[in-house]
Amino acid sequence: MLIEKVVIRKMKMDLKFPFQTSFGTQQERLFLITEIYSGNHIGYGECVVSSNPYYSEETVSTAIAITKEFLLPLILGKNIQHPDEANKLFSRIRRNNMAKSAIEGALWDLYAKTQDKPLAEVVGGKKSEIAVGVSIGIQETKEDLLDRVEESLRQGFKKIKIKIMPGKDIEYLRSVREKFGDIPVMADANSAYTLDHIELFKEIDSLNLMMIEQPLAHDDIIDHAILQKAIQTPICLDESIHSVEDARKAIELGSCKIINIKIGRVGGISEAIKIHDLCQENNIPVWCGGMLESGIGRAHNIAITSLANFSIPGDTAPSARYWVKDIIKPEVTMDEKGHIKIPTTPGIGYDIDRNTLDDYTIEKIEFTDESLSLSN
Ligand code: OSB
Ligand code: MG
Repeated sequence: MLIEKVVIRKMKMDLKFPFQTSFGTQQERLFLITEIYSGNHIGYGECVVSSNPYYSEETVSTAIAITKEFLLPLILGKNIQHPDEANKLFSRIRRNNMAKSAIEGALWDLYAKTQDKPLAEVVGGKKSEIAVGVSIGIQETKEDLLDRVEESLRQGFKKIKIKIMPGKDIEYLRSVREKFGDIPVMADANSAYTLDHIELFKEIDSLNLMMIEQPLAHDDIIDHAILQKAIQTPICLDESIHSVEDARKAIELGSCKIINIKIGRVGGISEAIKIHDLCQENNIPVWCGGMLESGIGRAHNIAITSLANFSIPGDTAPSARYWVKDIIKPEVTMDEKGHIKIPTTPGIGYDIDRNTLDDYTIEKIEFTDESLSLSN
């Protein structure tokens, strides 16, 4: 694949609802879409950054800078045989995983299109449909939370994830257990607690949650190991895992029993597959996390979830949960049993609605081999 041109779009899309986590509230998404041109194909990738560095250190501005100055010179005008090469080409650049994965994801889409195969098949996925979970943000009151959970169960979601923070945790979770009984429910703390809260986690054990996601610091695996030894509820790591090496160390230490894999957080699909495989060898189930993606990032998530060890429903809810209008055609839909069909057409398997893509684009930057050498 000769990489002829790359287009970076700065996007702004309004969410249907404000999404609150322990680190802040989001009402819109500011992120990037990457287009890679080769022959008569375009590969699409999504950079799942935000406008602020509250989930991870990356932002829209840092991703544009790293992409322009360091990532694009490694691929523009080059011939790339397989997207795994990006992982190696980019390995010298520390972190900046979301920036890397936007390009890497576009290369995977491009590669699958040149092979005339669906992305899910190209990554080695065997499923024809996947089970889907939903992530419910922190609500003003317990009653609001119960309404959201009821609605989600009615829609068919196979896993209910509830965001928690100090003051809105055990009582909120208990009210859900009391009202809905034995449903598949879990909590996500986004690093809002410390080992000082160990008694609270022991109490949460009595609620029999499927797991608790990232209870402690975003960069920790030591305290998580201590906590995991003290409680029954499986710990799932999100923020702490950026690579297959991080996953290996967390597994060796006993810091978690489950891992949430986000393509953006780990620097791309190649690394995501390595983590999937390592976890499979160690009997650690994984699931695909979400970053409130547009249809393009969502399609990549759906494709990797077709791998066998993604055995827990992921945060891959359908387009209509987030957007009045998504940028793909058809939009991602879920049946009443909580399943999404894996697309069978080449690449990410959804067409891009170019008019809607343009409507949400607030800035567009084009790069060719020549333009890059001019600006350097
Ligand atoms: O921690 O999983 C998280 C969204 C933004 C940042 C972090 C997280 C989330 C979600 C949303 O939980 C999942 C989704 O895309 O629906
Ligand atoms: Mg999380």
